[in-house]
Amino acid sequence: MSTTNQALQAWVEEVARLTRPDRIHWCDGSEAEYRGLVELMLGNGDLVALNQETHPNCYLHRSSPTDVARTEHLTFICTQDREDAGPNNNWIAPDEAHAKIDSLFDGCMQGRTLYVVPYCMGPIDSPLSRCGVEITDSPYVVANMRIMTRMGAAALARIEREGGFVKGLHSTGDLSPERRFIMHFPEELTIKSIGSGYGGNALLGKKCHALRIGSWQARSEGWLAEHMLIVGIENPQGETHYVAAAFPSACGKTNLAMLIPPATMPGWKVWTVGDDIAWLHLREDGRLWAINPEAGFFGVAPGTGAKTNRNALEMLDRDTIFTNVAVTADQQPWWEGKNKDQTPVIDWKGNPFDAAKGPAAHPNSRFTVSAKQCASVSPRIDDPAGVPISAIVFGGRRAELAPLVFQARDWKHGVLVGASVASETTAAATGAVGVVRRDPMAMQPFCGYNFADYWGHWLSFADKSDKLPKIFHVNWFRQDADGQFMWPGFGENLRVLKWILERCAGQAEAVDTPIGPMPRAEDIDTASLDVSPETLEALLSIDAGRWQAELEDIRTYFAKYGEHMPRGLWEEFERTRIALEKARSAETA
Ligand code: OXD
Ligand code: MN
Repeated sequence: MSTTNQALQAWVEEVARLTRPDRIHWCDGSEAEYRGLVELMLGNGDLVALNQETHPNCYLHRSSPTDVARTEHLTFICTQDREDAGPNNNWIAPDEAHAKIDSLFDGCMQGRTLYVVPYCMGPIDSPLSRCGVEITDSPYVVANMRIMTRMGAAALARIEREGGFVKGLHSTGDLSPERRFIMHFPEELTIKSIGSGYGGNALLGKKCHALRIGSWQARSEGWLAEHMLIVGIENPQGETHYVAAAFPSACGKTNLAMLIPPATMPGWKVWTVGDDIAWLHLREDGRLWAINPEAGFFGVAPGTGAKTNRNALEMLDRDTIFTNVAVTADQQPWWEGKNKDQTPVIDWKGNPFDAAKGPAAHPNSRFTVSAKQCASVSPRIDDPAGVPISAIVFGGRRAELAPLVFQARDWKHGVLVGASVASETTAAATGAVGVVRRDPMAMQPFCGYNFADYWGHWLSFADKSDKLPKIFHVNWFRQDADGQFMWPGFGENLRVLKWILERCAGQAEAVDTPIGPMPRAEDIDTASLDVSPETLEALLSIDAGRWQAELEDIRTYFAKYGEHMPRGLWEEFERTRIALEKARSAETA
């Protein structure tokens, strides 16, 4: 096969000259092609069949033990001007970056097949969608891309119609972390990734295209590419309102997107539009509309159980690729938090499980599954127009300080709230776990340009519409002095979303605090909720002194962005600082 798109044809030929594959395969995205890839991988050991009676069409992939998460220190934004990448990104000049990575691509596909993977991020017929082509030598990546994107003939046809596409070149190389780089060239709409076969490093449509290159395109075209789930909340009156929420990796986006309302809230329903990425566009009606550019979920397996996320658990019993989970004696997939009645026998590395050597499933083990398999999937997931967003929610994993929920005073203050997000690190990236770091808009690993310019872009929306979503901040992860979670989380989070949507409709009460309006305990629906009044009180209070210290930390962080910092953000910072100072002097007076 080949293509009528000259630029694509020429690029494939150029890559083939460099990488010297034995064969070239243009992917059509068909079922037969997928089956062929699965057979190939079952034959070469890339996949292991799971129990086909309990889990039809489910397979397990074990990645190299040194390739189990995104590697942020090996990820680069290669812009002509270093300032454009900003202090939030690693940077190498484009010429040097191309030379360095091309020398690793030289001859790397000898003996292998080069797959050309055309894909569309977003509904195939949506004007908001954008296409890309990934060239890869990994059949595992091709199979995952088929689940995660609209991949194959229809995407190629759109590329041939439209002309433009994002180029992504990927090879697993020798999987050595010493020869691993994930490089982005936003000015060339190009991605080059070598040395990893894992998740966001290798499935280039996801973080590399939909967020890093996407955020760059979004700024130049006037929209937003965000690390956000999209969820529809239907109230007992049958009205559905949509919320987009940004939390750092492995902080519960998938669980919130698939939330099951507690039995004590009859009549409520939740509709999943996306669990990781949202592309948001301002429409003529003045509202922000969101599409989910992905077609599947690449979710964290550990912690996914009947109590935490029954919708996810149930969608995983067929047509799923698992990566780095453990297996039971009868070859069923297993991970910590899945099912107490089953026991793991083989760990994620393929060795007999020994609890003394660590968890059975890798903490960042994953499932790849089509969104269509989720019981709560929204009927609007393929809507070319997307869904209108009523509320944007930011959040992090904070054992201390951040209350259960507060609202930003307005859009500009909301940008400060988003830019100030901090969270404890998780296993989704290599490095220490549990360390609080700044993760503005949950985009620290994913913003493809200077964060200060990105905040400026966010602020610019304030003048464009008076119907923008209201902005909130939540923290499901507060702990008491004994290290116990104070809020039950999961389905009960709907109580907080209910207050948020009532605020959007002008129906719920709040008290003003120096960090923004906050519900009183009586403003949250606590019918049959197992949380003591004292705990709720503590969850809904702020310590002005500690917030002052937090603000000083934020000041130090923002200062790194120097001249690029938008004045509007410093103005919001000052407003909050003065409000805290007043609250503090009232306390001590
Ligand atoms: C992800 C991540 O895989 O954020 O979604 O790491
Ligand atoms: Mn993510």
